[in-house]
Amino acid sequence: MSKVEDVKAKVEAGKSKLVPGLVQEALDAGDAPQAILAAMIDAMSVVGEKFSKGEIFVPEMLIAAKAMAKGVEVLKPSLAGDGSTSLGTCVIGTVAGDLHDIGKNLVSMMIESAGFDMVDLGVDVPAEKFVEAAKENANVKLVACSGLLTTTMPALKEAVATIKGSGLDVKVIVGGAPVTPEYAAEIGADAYAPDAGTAAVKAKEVIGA
Ligand code: B1M
Repeated sequence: MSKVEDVKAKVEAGKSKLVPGLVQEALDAGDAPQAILAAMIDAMSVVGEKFSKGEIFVPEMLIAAKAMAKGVEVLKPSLAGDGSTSLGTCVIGTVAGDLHDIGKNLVSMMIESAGFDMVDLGVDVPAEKFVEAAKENANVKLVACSGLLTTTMPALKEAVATIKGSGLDVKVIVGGAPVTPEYAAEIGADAYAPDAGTAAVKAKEVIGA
């Protein structure tokens, strides 16, 4: 088994104590950080499929998520740039009712590496909180809203409507597994990205940088 395959297997099995060391070993062996990340994302897909089939339950999903988060910590310096040029501030969060944060954290990391200062509101963020944070923090140019559940897509819509209705001069980017470009356009978001890497590109584009 290659190092990358081993990382995937251990994330799937939720071995959070082993994953950081294995990620470091894979990096030391010359595996590309993007390939290691892709393997961890694949592992979470397998976990999701097993959950759908009733083969595993919420605690196992949570344990796998923790293992992935530990692995991402080790990968972070290799994936993100130094973020030294500030293009402005980006407020980011997962929308109300939604507790998924791995994708949001990756998106935050990549937008930061594109040159934004990040204000991370965490998960289960009510629409008004995005607006408050955009008002309270200096130089906010972008608000990024993540949603992972079909049941929280209306919360995504509400977040975009509330931010747009606030009169703030900020752009809004949305994404997350159930979100489509069509849905993003329909709810009035300024940009959509299917993954963290694209989110960083779109973040710059949408503010005209
Ligand atoms: Co949940 N969960 N979960 N879960 N969970 C999914 C999403 C699910 C698809 C699993 C399944 O059934 N196959 C399913 C949703 C089904 C649906 O809505 N159609 C599901 C469910 C049902 C649930 C619960 C309802 C289960 C229950 O309690 N019965 C519950 C809901 C809790 C809540 O939020 N209120 C729940 C709970 C959990 C845990 C807490 C146990 C845990 C999350 C822990 C955490 O995040 N800290 C969890 C996990 C781990 C998953 C899966 C297995 C993995 C998610 C993940 O981290 N993926 C997931 C199955 C899956 O995704 N295949 C699942 C890896 C991550 C890198 O990908 O988050 O998609 P992702 O992010 C991507 C893109 O989406 C995009 O970029 C990222 C990568 O490049 N992206 C953006 C994300 N945000 C973006 C924002 C952008 C742009 C791009 O711009 C702003």
